[in-house]
Amino acid sequence: MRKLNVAIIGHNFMGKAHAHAWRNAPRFFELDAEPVLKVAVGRNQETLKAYADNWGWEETAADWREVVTRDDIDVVDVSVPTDLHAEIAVMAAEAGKHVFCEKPIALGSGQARAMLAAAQSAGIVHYLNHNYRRTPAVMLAKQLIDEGFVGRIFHWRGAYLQDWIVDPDFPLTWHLQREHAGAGPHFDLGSHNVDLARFLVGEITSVSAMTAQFVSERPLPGADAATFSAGSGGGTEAGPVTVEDAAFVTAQFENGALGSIDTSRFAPGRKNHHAFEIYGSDGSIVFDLERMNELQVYSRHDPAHVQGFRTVLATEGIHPYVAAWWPPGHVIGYEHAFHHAVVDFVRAITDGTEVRPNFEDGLRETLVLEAALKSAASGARVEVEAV
Ligand code: SOE
Repeated sequence: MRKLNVAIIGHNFMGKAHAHAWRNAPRFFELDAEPVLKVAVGRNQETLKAYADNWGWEETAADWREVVTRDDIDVVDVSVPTDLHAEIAVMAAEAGKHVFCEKPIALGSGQARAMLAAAQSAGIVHYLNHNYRRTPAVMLAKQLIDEGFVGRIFHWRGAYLQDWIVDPDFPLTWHLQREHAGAGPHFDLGSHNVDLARFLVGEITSVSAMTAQFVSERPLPGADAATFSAGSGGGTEAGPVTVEDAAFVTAQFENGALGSIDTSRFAPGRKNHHAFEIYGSDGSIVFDLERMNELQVYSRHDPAHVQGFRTVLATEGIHPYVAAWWPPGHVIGYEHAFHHAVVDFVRAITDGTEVRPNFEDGLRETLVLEAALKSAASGARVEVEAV
């Protein structure tokens, strides 16, 4: 069978989620090529070695520039902080490698445009990892919308709320610094929600927004600080938080729907509340990632005496991706959507099909997110720039 040699740049949270998927997706899904965990690249050689040994990467390396141009590499997996995405993805694309890139795509639309241009002129497969599109329940929502279950869509009510930095002593990780992250939860979490809004409802044409910052200074992180690691607080030195802590956006869609997207890391009790509600002329659909196997649906065409939301457990073999996993009711979890992304990405390479979201989607969502930041700064409603 054809082999696809993968080089992963980065080995923290997403490095694990991706390695898990590269290894195991072919065990559950039939693919025409076998991903090979060839080389893992990172700065800290000690933790990188432990990561590579644990997940079965054949080699480790310190310099991503040398690796992404190697003749024996087919796929570059970009799993590093956002500020490095553009440089790595552009160089990898120019070297003819297919690129699997974590979200948000880049620090801004300028970088996203450069990534898209490089990918298009090289003719490579480019994928932006909004993994939540590929949960069976979200795919079922898409199917229901396409089948007309909700009719004309009136509203998107989106939220992505977490609580991991409510403690003012949580360290100043890269996520809280504009030069590394581009923006705060508005990019990190809002990019996911805008992706689902575009996927399920359509293009957003104008936005108005407000942002807030609740903690302006935090302790500098210890050397091993990473997302969600409560014990990684730093010493006595502090530094400024240079991103927003929350962003609330209202959005006008091209098709006339009116939407809202709330993102925050200051919502105690909300661990990974990525949720949406869609309301239309014929019915409604509600999803919450913390109940990711379920979809709530309401149909105005149900008999009047039994009308109400019902819960569909999206674990039947007829639901997207499910047949490859377990019998009905044997629920799947967070990591499975990454497997589905790997499957669709590998098939795009072997079959010449298209995998979305790609860098064009990344550019479009960045233009929406940037318009919202402009609106928050000016207080005015802002049109989303054309691609
Ligand atoms: C941290 O906020 C984070 O890991 C995001 O970066 C992911 O994209 C999200 O899926 C979970 O939370």
